[in-house]
Order: sequence, then C-alpha cells, then structure tokens
Amino acid sequence: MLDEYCFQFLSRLARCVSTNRKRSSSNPIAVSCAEILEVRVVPSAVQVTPLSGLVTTEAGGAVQFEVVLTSQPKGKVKIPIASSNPKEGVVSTKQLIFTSANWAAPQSFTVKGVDDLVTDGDNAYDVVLGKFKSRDKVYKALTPITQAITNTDDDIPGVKITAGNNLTTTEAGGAANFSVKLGSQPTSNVVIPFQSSNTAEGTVTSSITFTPKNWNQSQTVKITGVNDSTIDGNQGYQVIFGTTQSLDQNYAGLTADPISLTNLDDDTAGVVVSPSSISAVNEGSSKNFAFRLTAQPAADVTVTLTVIDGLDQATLSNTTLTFTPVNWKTSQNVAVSGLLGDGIDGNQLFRFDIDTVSDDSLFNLLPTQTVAVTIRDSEAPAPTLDGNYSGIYSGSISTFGFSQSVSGNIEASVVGNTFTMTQPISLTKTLPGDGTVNIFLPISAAAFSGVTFTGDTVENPDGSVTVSGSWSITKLGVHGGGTWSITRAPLA
Ligand SMILES: [Ca+2]
Ligand SMILES: [Ca+2]
Ligand SMILES: [Ca+2]
Ligand SMILES: [Ca+2]
Repeated sequence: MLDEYCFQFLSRLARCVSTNRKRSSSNPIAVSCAEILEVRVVPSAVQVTPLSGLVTTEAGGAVQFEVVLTSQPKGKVKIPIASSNPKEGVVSTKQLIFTSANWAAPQSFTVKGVDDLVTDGDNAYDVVLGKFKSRDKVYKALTPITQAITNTDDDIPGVKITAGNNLTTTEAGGAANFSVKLGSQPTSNVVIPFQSSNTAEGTVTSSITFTPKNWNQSQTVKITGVNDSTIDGNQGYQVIFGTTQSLDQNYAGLTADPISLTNLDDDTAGVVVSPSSISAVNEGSSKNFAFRLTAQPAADVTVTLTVIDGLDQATLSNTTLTFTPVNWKTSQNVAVSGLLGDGIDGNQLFRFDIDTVSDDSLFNLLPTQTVAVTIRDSEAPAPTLDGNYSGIYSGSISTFGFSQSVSGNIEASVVGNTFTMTQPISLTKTLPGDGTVNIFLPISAAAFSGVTFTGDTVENPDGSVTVSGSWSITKLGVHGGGTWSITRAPLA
C-alpha cells in the first residue's frame, strides 16, 4: 500500500520524466532528481522528545527534552522555548538554534519544577516551542508545539510537633516543653487548641496561633507540673490537641497526636519532728516538740512515742498522737518536762522512739525515729557562764521586697546573770535562769531596730560555753532573720 510520500514521489517522477522529454538538456533529469529526493525524505518538522515522564516536582524534579529537525533547513531555524507558567516550571534555555549544518544533531533543554510553600495541589502547565523564526518558509510556518507538564506539590498541610521522649514535669513545679510549627504556609491564621488530660497533674495554655507569616517559626509551649500532698506516685497524663481552626480549608479540622508526659511525685510518708533534737531541758521546766506528717495519709495514722532512755529523768505530755487525712499537716505539740528531785546527778540523756501504725500501708510501721534530749541537772551548782563571748550572726533582711544578706561579728560578755552585748549593738540584759537567752533589742539604731535573739546556752564537754540560736526582725515593712552563735573559751 502506498503512503502519501510514495504517492507524491511517483507522481513527481512521472511529471518530471514527462517534462524532461520536452527539454533538450544534456542532463535533463539531474535537477529534478534532487527535487524528487527532497520530497522523498520526511517532511520538515521539529521533533520534540521528552526523556522522562512529563512531570516536574516542587522539590526540583525536571524533565529533559531533546529537539531535532527532521530535514535540513534553508538557513537557521530559531526555536523559542517558554513555560506557560513560570511559577510552576521554568525552562533551562529560552531558545535553540539549528542551522543547515547541525540540524540533524539533537539539542536538549530541561524544564524544572518551581517550589512554593503553599499546599496548592499538582498543577498543569505547558512548555511551548515556537513560534519558529527562519528564512526557511516551511519551518517558519510550522505550528508552535505545546507539551503539557504537571508540577507535583510537596507542601503537606499539617501540625508538626517536636517533643522529647519521656517528657516529665514535677510536683515541685518542674516544667516540660514541646514546640509546634506548620507543614506548609496557610492562607489564613491557624488556631491550634490543646489541653491537659489531667489538670491535677499538669497545666498548659489553651492554644497557639500561626499566621501566614510565622507558620514555619516554631512556637514553644510550656507544661507545668501540679503539686498535691498525696503520695500518688508518678502519674502519666497527656497534652491533647483539639481540631485546628482556620479559614484555609487545608488547615481546618486537623488534629495532632497527643503528647505523653509523666508528673513526678514528690510526696513520701513520714513524721516530721521539730526541732529534730533539743540540746537541753532543765529539770523543773519543759520544752515542746511539734509533730506532723509529711504527706496526706489515706487513713488515720497513730504516732506512738516510747521512752527508751532516762525514764526517770523526764516525762512526755502525750505518747499517742492521731493524725487524720484532714489534720495531717497541723502540728501537734508534745512537751518534754525535766524531773526535779533526783539529787545532784549531772546532765542525763533522755531518748524516745517515734513509731507509726496506720491502715494506709504507706504510713504503717514507718522506720523508727529516735529523738534525744539532754536533761540538765538543776540541783547541781549551775556552771558559771561568766566570761567573754565572740561569734557571728548571719541571715537576711528584706525591706519592701528588696532582700539583702547580712552577717557580722557578735561580741558579748556574761557576768552572773547579766548579758552584755557590744557588737553588733550595745545592750545589757538579764539572763533567765534556765540558760536561755531571749533578748529583744528595742533600739532604733539603723537596721537592728526591733531584733529578737533567742538561743540556748550549752556547756560543752571541754568546758567552753556556746550560746546559739536564731534572730529575727519584724516591724512594718521589714522582715528578716537568721542564726547566731557565740562561744566562750573554757575557763582556766
Ligand atoms: Ca513546596
Ligand atoms: Ca506547593
Ligand atoms: Ca507533692
Ligand atoms: Ca503527690
């Protein structure tokens, strides 16, 4: 079956032979054969071949094309190349030029996908070759070639959460953080709501908002541990995300995965005794210990005090204390009273154990604590406290919110029961008979106006005497306090 070119070839050959019969040239057919052969080759065309699928990507994926002419042109053929949408794809060259010499050698160009930050879906566009420029009328007349291409989107709408593994908060107020940003640029504000699954363990703000400008800047969200007084162990909880709200439909109704956290418990079962020891109780007088629990029990806790040393030296005002889930943190006092009438026996040791019983297993049979008290013999001649004392005080004073550390030297002397301080202020006071120092300084001198020094006098084994305790200051707008200690060297 003849194709059209064969048909034309045969037709022209017939016409040529017929025409040349009428000519008397010596070589009648030569020119016409060239004409005939020109018809025989493939007609003039620009052949465009993609070397891969007709897909570019926002990630930079490209398509390469090869271009070649199907016949030798009469002069140059200039082929303009353009993208119909440079926001989706761009061409590597704006023009290819073929000549009558290189027309048969393929030339290539590429079309590369263009990135944006918006979730705009896969978009179609064209690469257009033409309109051709040439002195060759056949090439010049060719219709521009349009090649359809798809640029695939790489912007996935989403809420991107960055959170460490094993996030912990603490009942002591320790916080944890996570950060949030969006996966692509929204066209409108995006509100991301969230909440704690258990506000008794951790709290968090209720939402954050991203705008089309700050969408890719991470926002940090803080989760703060919540304290309680129960021994509830470390508790797991979550930050739960609600659905996002936005006028950008890509960002309406998204939900991020919850973030898991653990709030670390800081409560332990125990009995607090304050003070933890008392250096001396005089025979014939008493001092208090205050008791309370360290945490809220689930059932009543019975605290039993058992004297283990010095049963004939002192008494306890109460040996059974009951703490309930309600009153567990209210102190209950027990007085230690030194007993007179045992003659001159010197200072004696008095000790008692603290034990617990409770239906709350955490508070039942807690490890025994032992408290020691020295019962000072009042029937022996009182040791002389006379002499010169020196030592230091330290602490802090706050005035209308401004806190300042203070410290300095103390110089004092005792003669009989007269206590005379010369540093940091000058005063003279009469000591009470039980060895305590309880001095209120009603002076108006600078920072020491209205200071109370309280302390115990102890005769040390080496014969030195130490007076140590606390000082405090309380007056309008001024609060403070600290410790103090002065010592007299052993007497010769
Ligand atoms: Ca993109
Ligand atoms: Ca995009
Ligand atoms: Ca706690
Ligand atoms: Ca707790």
